[in-house]
Amino acid sequence: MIRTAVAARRTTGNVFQTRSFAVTALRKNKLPTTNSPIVNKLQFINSVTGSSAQIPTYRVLDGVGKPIEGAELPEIDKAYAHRLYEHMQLLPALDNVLYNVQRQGKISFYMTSHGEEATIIGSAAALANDDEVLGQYREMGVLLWRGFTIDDAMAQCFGNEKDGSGKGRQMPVHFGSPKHHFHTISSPLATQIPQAAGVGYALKRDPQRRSKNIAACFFGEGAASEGDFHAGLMLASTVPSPTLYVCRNNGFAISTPSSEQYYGDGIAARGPGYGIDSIRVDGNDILAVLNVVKEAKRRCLEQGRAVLVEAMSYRVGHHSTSDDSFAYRARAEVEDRKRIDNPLMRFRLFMESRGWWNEEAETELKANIKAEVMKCFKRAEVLKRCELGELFTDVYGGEEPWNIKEQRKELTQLLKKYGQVWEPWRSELSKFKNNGNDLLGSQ
Ligand SMILES: Cc1ncc(C[n+]2csc(CCOP(=O)(O)OP(=O)(O)O)c2C)c(N)n1
Ligand SMILES: [Mg+2]
Repeated sequence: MIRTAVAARRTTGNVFQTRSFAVTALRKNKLPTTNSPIVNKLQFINSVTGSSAQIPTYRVLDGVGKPIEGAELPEIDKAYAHRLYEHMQLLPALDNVLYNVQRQGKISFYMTSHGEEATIIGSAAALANDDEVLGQYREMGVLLWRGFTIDDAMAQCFGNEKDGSGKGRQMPVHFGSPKHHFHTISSPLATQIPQAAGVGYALKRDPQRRSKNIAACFFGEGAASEGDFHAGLMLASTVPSPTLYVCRNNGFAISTPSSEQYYGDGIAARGPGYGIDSIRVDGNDILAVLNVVKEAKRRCLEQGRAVLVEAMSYRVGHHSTSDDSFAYRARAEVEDRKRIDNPLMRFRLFMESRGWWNEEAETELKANIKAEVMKCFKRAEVLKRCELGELFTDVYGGEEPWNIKEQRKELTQLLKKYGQVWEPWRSELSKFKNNGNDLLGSQ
């Protein structure tokens, strides 16, 4: 009877083939349409039932930087370890200065990476510099690893004339750099997730890059609550592409703790639902992140398919300069989490145990970085913004459309009327190269 029903459903297929397929499937104790084995026990599954059923967390260093027995460390030498550590230390140095600069009103906004240094630098180091990166906003470290300079970072945050890709038209930390294969950050959460599946697919179709490059997409666990997360993973799953999804699970989406964001087993548990190889890693262990992201990239290229990595860490800083996190979490919790599994301290202790680092080197590095950051800040602070007319350039490719022409004309007329007679306009114009005269001269 089952055989007849199956055959009847499959009206388009060859009836004899269909029948024999159904018979074979039944003989193998499987339904014809899946590989799922047939059982007679009523059993529900749920990965959060019982802690032993949860996806494990991979790490190679313990909380004080000692290699875990049996763990395979990535092959790195002293010089490479220094490079990793210097980049990890550069992040808080830049963050501290730019955070305070925002507080002084010199830039409009800022977001720090405190606590996520190992996740960001470890991932950056595991990727090739020409892998396409689609970030969320806390991944400035990837750019710095690729050679984006402190001056470049400052220029973007200040929106000054040296801001290479944005010309001061983006919010601070919304970096973008074609030269560094870093796609421009956009504020609406999770938009980069389906875009990454498209970028990955484009790479797969390019014979020059097919077996070489992947699209690497970073996002927070909060962004994974957006529909775009599911749309993106679905796309990467059904239209296979070498797309690596790195979820930074830092415990918060602004004020919402992760305990209120999902009931399931974090973000990694969602990958298998889409047939995507998935792993959870200790995001505060840079060597574990390095191993995981390297292997994830290898799989992306070998299978031409997406991979999902969930890196567990803790957002030590406030969400942004618009947030005061002590309104929703205890200071003591933050102080504890700064100490427990601190990503910088763990790696420093690891290097010290190898004889690669000491107190003197630490002091020297911190002093050098601080001096360099301050020097770049002083340079950025006095630079002018791009010419005001740049507001209207590069909005679209090709011929400039009528609406942009119209807007330029309107601003020019307003400048003529108020530019010199109204103080707020006068002082604002003085911040632009040529004080807005480029527009006045253009009409
Ligand atoms: C579509 C959309 N909804 C809401 C916001 C406001 N918003 C900005 S960041 C953020 C939290 C994101 O948290 P998570 O993805 O975990 O990243 P994290 O800040 O922790 O790095 C929210 C809700 C937004 N930018 N876009
Ligand atoms: Mg988060």
